[in-house]
Formats: sequence, C-alpha cells, structure tokens
Amino acid sequence: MSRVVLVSNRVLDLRKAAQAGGVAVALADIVRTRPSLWFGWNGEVKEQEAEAVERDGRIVTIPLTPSEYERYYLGYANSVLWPVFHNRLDLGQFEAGYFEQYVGVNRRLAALLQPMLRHDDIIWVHDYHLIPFATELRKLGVGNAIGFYLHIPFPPWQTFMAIPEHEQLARGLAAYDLIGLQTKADVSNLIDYMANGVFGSIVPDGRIRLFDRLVRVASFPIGIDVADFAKAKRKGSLVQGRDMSRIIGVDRLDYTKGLPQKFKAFGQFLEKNPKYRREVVLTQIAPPTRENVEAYLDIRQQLESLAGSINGRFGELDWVPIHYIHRSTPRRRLADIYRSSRIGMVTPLRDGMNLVAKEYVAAQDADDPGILILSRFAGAAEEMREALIVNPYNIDGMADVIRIALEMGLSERRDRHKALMTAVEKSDVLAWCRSFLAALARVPGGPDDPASWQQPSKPIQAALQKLQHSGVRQTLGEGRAETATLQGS
Ligand code: GDG
Repeated sequence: MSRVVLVSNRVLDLRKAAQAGGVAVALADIVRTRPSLWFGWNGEVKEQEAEAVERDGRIVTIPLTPSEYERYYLGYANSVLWPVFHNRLDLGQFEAGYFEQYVGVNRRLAALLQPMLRHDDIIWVHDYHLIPFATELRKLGVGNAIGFYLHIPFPPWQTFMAIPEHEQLARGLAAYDLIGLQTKADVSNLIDYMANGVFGSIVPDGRIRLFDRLVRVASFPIGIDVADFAKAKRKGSLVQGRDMSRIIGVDRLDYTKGLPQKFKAFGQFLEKNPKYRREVVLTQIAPPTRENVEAYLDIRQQLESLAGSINGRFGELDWVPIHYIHRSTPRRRLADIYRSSRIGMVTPLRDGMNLVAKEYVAAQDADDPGILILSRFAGAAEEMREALIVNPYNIDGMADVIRIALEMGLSERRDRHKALMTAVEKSDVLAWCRSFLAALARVPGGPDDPASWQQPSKPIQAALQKLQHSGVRQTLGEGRAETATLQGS
C-alpha cells in the first residue's frame, strides 16, 4: 500500500484532533490506520524561521514567522481567497500585496517536504491556503500523483476572475492530478472558469487540459463519523429548566454563516407568533475564529447588538429568547445538545458543505427526531433534500419555516429523518477519504495505473539514468513517457 502524505494548513496533535471534530478527525484517522505522513503548520508563530519538527515518524510540523502569519494566513488566505470563494468580493483585500508571501510560504513548505518524499507516495493537499503547493513541488522534480481537495465552495467563474492573480492560481490548480470539490455545483463552477477564464478544454477521458497538463475534477462530498454522534443522549436539563423547545445553531463566528439573518428570523418569528413566546429558545454556539481579521470583529459586534435587542424586546424574568455563547463547547456535549433540540438551524449565506447539518441529523432519536432547517446555499443542501430548505436572505420566509418545523407531526418528522440519515450514512467521512484516495491512486501515472506497474525500482532507475547519460536509449521507461510529459510540465 502506498504511503499517503497529507498536507494541510493546520496539523493537530492526534489526541486534540479527536476532540476538535470535523476534518481533523478524518485526517488523524488516516494517519493512525495506514502508512502516512501529515505535514503542515503547527499553529505556532515564532520570530525566526524554524526547522520542521517530527513526531512518531508520521507528523511533521513547522511554525510560521509573524510576517507569514500576517500575510499568508490572515492576509491572502483569509482576507482574499476566503471572502471571494464565498462570494464576498466586497471584503477582498486585493491591493494589500499579500500574494507574494502566500506563494513564498507554499514554496518554503514544499522545499521542506520534498526531501522526505518517496517515489511511490501519493500526496493529498488540503484547502485554499495551499493552492500553489503542487507547482512548488513539481519545480523540485516531484512527479508523484498529487491531489487537492477544496473544503470551501468554488465561486462562479466571473467572481473568481476578479482576483488579480487568478491566472497564477489556475496554473497552481493545473499542477495537480485530481481536484476534489464538495458538490456538483462547485465542479460546474470550476470547469466553467477553466473553460471561459483560462482556455481549458475537456479531453475524451473526461479530464481537463489546462496549461499543457491534464487534471481530473470531481465532487467528493465530505461527511462525518456518524457512529460518534449516534451515541448522543437527550438531556432535559439542557433547556432552561422547564419544558421548552430549543432551536440549536453551531457555527464558527464567521460572516459566511448567516448568523445575523438567523437572529433576525427568530425575532420575526416571535413577533408574528406571540403564542410561542416563553415556549422556544434559540441557542447559538459561535466560537471565535480569525479574530485578527477586521471583518470578524464587525460580525461579532453586529451579532451581540442583535441578540441584545431581541432579548431586550421579548425577554421575561424567567425566559431569555436567545442564548448566545461565544465560546467553544466540548464535542461530547455538542452531540447531546443536538439531540435535545427540536430544530437544528443551519442557515449559512454560503458554505462548502456544513458538517453541523449532518451532525445534527446523526444525533437525533429516530423515534422522535428533530427537524433540520437548512440553507439552500450550504453544499449539504445538494444531498440533504428532506431538510426544510430555506433562503437565508428571506428573513420572513425563515420565520415561517421555524413555525412549520415546530408544528410538524411525528410521522413526517420520522420520514424526513429516515431519508436524511440514509444520505448522511451514505457519504460518511470514511467514504469521503476512501473515494478521494482511490480516485487519486487511479489517475494516469498514479500507483493503481497499470502503466506505472512497470516502473523500475530505484536501483534500476539509477542504472538506467547512467545508461541514458551515456547515450544508450532507455527502453523500460518508454511506456511512461507520455504520462511523464503531462505530469512534469
Ligand atoms: C470548512 C468549510 C466544510 C463548531 N463549533 C464547535 C465545534 N464545531 C465543529 C462542528 C463541525 C466543525 O466544527 C465545523 O464544520 P463546518 O462544516 O460547519 O464549517 P467550517 O469550520 O467552516 O469548515 C465547510 C468543512 O470545512 C469540511 O470540509 O463543511 O463548508 O467552511 O464539526 O461540530 N466543535 C466543538 N465545539 C464547538 O464549539 N467541539
């Protein structure tokens, strides 16, 4: 079995990864269960460029310098790519000159990783921080199969073209053999961009020819560890003391998550339905992230002010309508909160997938399940059709859907939950990992491509190289010649 080399912006301690949830759990699972190496930033910022640190032979991390943290992480990744990929061109800081350091960090990381690579490793790079990573590896002579997975949405092609460096980013994407996206809509956006923005064309085997390379683009919807959430327990004590219905929201405090719209819709629901006052609470868990980026300060202030005004307007001595918790909650407790909530409200303005939607469904009691309200702009809406699908920009419409969810009968709730659970189980996190890695191993020239089975061992390669240099024609490697041209360019 080939070794899998995972490269992601953040690498977590394996024990902490289990508690963190989401993708970190999946990656940590790969590292535990098959030959692998996980490489990336350890989350620390140090004055001087420091050496990579290795742990257990499987985890290799480096700290960033203050300037790299400012310009690569907070800057280009989170103040240019994140807003643009979520359709927020107005927040993109295009003139700040962050691109050079974005590429610089990718170059430095690639140079650190390259000496650790083996000829048959398959390399899986994650997310928007690392788009140029494969180009930098290719420049160092790495011919291995390299896959890229984008966890966030790919925007409409004209939006992407607004990024001044869009063509360099496209060249970065073309250096991969496989690009995985969350949804079919993302695949369609990326292919539209490749065709209209940088003259890519589809070849007969379905790959895209782009800047003289061939790349496969496909959707691999990410999932969760279903069993982990199915262990959840309903706890009455989690809802303000008496029999009351809870609506739960769990989102990083990010302007893409539609939190002000959710609060306004709940306020509107209370306004229109006085009989539900004192009967329903909205609990919003919104742990802080990227607090050093200005747009994140704005959203925090906006949310605190909205929660204050709705609670001030409707609240009673024994009932606070909105519980707003700006802290992280332990993962174990999250599952119990999901199960104790009548409604899961997941209403981002734009989201690659949204794992909370899947976690909420997996944590429900199949005999008496709650209802998921889901934004049509979350990637999850492509698979989770039996949720109550809403437009988060339509506040009044969302207010009505809250009432519909609260009044839905048991049999409809069960039917919807059953169908949703089937979808969540079908594409769980294991299926996601396996399908991506299998597709990457199959790319022409990858370890499962019959053409590469003839690849000579290292000593033979060295001998062949000597012969080649002395002018003797290499015959054994001929079968791979075409693939090598495509991959190496
Ligand atoms: C990106 C894409 C895509 C949240 N608060 C707490 C907590 N969480 C956990 C949730 C969930 C994860 O964090 C969040 O995942 P999401 O999918 O909702 O969103 P992003 O963080 O934006 O992730 C997204 C994802 O990548 C995967 O590809 O779905 O579209 O934006 O697992 O449960 N966990 C704990 N305490 C909290 O307070 N323990």
